[in-house]
Amino acid sequence: VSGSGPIDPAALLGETRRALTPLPGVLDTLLAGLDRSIARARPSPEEWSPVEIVCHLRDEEAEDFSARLHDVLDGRAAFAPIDPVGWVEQRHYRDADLRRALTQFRERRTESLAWLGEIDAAGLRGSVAHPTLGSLSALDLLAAWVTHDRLHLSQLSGTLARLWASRWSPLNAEYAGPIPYPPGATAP
Ligand code: NI
Repeated sequence: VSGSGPIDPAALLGETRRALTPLPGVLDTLLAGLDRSIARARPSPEEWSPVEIVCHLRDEEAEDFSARLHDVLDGRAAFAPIDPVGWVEQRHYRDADLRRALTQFRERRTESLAWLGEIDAAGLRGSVAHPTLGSLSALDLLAAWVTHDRLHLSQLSGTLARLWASRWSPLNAEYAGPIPYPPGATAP
């Protein structure tokens, strides 16, 4: 399924909008009724809890992907610096209310989709120099935006698997298959 030939910006834009649509609903469904103590539990001390992952998606939505795509489309020479990893502690993601974070993410995603629907695909060829990644184009950002959703959904699924298995220890949840993150490391 690897790509071949030139990228059609209009096709990428349309598929990106479709692919970005489901995540708020997926998260609402997956996390409905999640206990507050589980929402803030980390599968191991250096990893993110469910609520931290949702807050990350919420802030990345506006301050990374939307903002940087705007930067490219506006012809800026550089991206404003961001610190997504630092935000986790600076913004106290772990203490956030999960329902509220999900609502905020949904609102931002709705705004993103509306804006993406107004973009002229012909303007997506531009790029901005990134300090470590070389040149990032608007097309790169669209491709990465959807990929980012899916990587964090995978992370969240693994986190929920580990937290569930830890909660019901010593039952043999490993019967399911290998579970991400080492057992016994869950930080409540
Ligand atoms: Ni991320």
